Amino acid sequence: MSKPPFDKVLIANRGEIALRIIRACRELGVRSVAVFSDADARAVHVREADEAVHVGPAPSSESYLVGERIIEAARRSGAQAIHPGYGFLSEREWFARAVRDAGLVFVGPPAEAIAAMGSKTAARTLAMKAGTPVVPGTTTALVDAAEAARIAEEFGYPILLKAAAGGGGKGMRVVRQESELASSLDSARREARNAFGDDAVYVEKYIDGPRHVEIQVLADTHGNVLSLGERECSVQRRHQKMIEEAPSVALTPAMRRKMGNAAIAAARAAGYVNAGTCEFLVAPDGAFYFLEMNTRIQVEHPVTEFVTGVDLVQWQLRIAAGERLPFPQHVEPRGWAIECRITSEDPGNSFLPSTGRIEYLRPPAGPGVRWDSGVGVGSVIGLHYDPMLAKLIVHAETRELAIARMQRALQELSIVGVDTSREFHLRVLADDEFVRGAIDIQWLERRLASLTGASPPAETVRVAAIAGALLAERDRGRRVSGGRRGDARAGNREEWVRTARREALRGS
Ligand code: MV4
Repeated sequence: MSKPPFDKVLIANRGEIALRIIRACRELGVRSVAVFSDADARAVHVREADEAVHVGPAPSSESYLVGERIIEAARRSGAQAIHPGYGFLSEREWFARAVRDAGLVFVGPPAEAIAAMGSKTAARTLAMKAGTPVVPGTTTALVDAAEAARIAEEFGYPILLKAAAGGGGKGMRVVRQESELASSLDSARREARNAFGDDAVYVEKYIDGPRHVEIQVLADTHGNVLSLGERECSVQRRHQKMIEEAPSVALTPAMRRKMGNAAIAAARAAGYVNAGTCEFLVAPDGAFYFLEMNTRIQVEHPVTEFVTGVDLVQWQLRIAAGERLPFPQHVEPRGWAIECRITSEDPGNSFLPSTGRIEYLRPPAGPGVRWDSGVGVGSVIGLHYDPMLAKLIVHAETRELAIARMQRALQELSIVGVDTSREFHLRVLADDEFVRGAIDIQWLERRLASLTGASPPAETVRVAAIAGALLAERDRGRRVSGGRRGDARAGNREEWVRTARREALRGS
């Protein structure tokens, strides 16, 4: 094999993404250094890395977010580079700069590119100069409500007020008529000031019922920038994505090519290097608009890896070491991939975080199934960090087969000890609108009641499973029936009996 990109890389993250990066390092012959807080002393990423350094107490503000400690850990361990993963320090311009100033390599874009995409108005200006379509609107901060009213008149209502420093929907207000303008501007400003310490607000035309589609790009230090196609991320709730897929049912090959070129142009304009993602809104009429660029590896990167066959995390390391991208400018998707984020939340109870110790875990396996997780039996799930336990990703020839494969994989999955989103995902996958691909960014919110409606309490299901197992055990060897078909309830019954049998036989 060719020369490893680095001798040793420090991973400034935890959970599944830390493990994902450790795996890429191992495959490339790079040694890995984990960091951990008090709460993570026994975590999977600590056990799996070649070395581990303690960086502070459980709160991330005192551990995973303390840049100097992380850089000091890299120095002491002799690492040459730091991979930030997603979240935590991954999109902090000052951190990318501090890593570089310490003589280390930041496995991500240059600090200048993070800064260029950090402000929404700056990113819009950049994209417009590059010829990338953006939502009609302004690029400068509003002075007052009178100015907003003039602009709204020009574009027509409804409009959207957005915080220039924004992100995650904070400081955003839809305004449907002039009489609401002044008060909406006040509240958008107040929210922006509290969240970002910057109350600059600008105006966009409000796009109704769009999809959220993003383009994965890779750029090397030699000026090559390429597109790896799109991910459909419309199934989200309060800006938390729940299910992602690649490709998107909404794109034709011609649109994919156009959006890919638009993303490449925006990335070039920002001087972008490494893996990045351009977010777009796709309107019901097929028009697409650049929103912002995420300057990190994203949670949902595996669906792109499945349909392109490209290892994005390996390429992050190879690009950081100065390697050249050998691919054509556009990589076409093959087959269909879907990801479900398995979280420790109770969807039946407003997605309340669930805590506890994982007592039993059966991860799904088999053809086309990938389980990216940072937890195992014995892991203690608390409230200090994100509730995502794992990502379940499947790949199949068509969307229909990928949905069937995901259902099969979710049925194989068993987690005991915390409530999870497993059932919720099964309901989404059985929803007729989801199956038809008739989804937009408001779809999940609209469907929430029917997707999270009453189901029997966990204890009832457990008792029923035990009863089922006993019956299945009694009937073992003297069952002659085979053909109960064409009845959905019979299908459920068979699934239920299978589950009961598996649970009853586990450990024996
Ligand atoms: C929009 C929009 C409609 N029209 N801009 C939300 C967070 C930020 N990233 C951009 N967002 C939106 N911008 C215009 N002109 C609707 C959203 C939006 C959204 C976008 C992507 C994914 C989920 C979303 C949920 C609600 C609103």
